[in-house]
Amino acid sequence: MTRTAAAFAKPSLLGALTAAIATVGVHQAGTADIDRAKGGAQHAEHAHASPWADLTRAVAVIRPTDGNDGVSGTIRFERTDGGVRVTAYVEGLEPNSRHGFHVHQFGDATKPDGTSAGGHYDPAGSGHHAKPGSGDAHHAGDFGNLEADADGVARYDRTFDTLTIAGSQAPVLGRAVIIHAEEDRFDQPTGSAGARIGIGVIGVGNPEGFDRPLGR
Ligand SMILES: [Cu+2]
Repeated sequence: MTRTAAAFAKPSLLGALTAAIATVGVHQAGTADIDRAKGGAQHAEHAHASPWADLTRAVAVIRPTDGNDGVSGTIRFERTDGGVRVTAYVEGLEPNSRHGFHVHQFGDATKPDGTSAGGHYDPAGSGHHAKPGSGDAHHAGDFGNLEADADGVARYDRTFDTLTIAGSQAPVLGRAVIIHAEEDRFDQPTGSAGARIGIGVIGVGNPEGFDRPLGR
C-alpha cells in the first residue's frame, strides 16, 4: 500500500517542484535577467538552474494534531560545514517524557491526525529504522527522541551529514516533521512511537531572526 501511494504521488510531487523552481527562479532574478528571460530559450535555461540547492536554512513550525492542544514548537535546519544542523524546541509535552520524531515523506498536514504526512522519509530506500549515529543504515529522517523536562519542554541539537536542505542527498525541504506520542524504541519498521501529536511542514527559512534563540 505504501509503495502504491509513493508511486502515485511521485509524478505530482515532481510537477509541483518543477513549477515551484521555475517560480523562484523568476522571482530571484534581477530586472536584467527577467528582460533577457523574455527571450524564451534563455528563460528556460535560467529557470532550470535550480536556486534550491543554495538554500541554507529551513524551518518547521510544529502545530498540534487533533486532540493534542498545547503541543507546539520550532524545528530549524541549517547548513553547516558538518552537515545539516537540526535544532528543536518543543513544548506542551508530558513532563519527563520521550517522543520519537522524524522527517516524514510528505509535507502534507491535510489530515487532522497527521497521517497525510505519510511514512518515514527514506529517499535511499534503506527500508530500515534505527537510532541516528548507531552505524546502522536507516531512514534519512530518523532523528531519535525528543526528551521533555519536568516542564514538558524538549530541546534538541544534532548535526546530520546524511541530510541536505535542498541538495541532492536526502533533501528535507517540503517534507514534514512528525512528533509522536511515545518513545521511539528503534524497532522495525518505525520504532513503535505511536500516534502523531505534532506536525510541521519544512519550509524555506527566513534569514531574518533565524539565529534568535529558540524557545522562551
Ligand atoms: Cu515518525
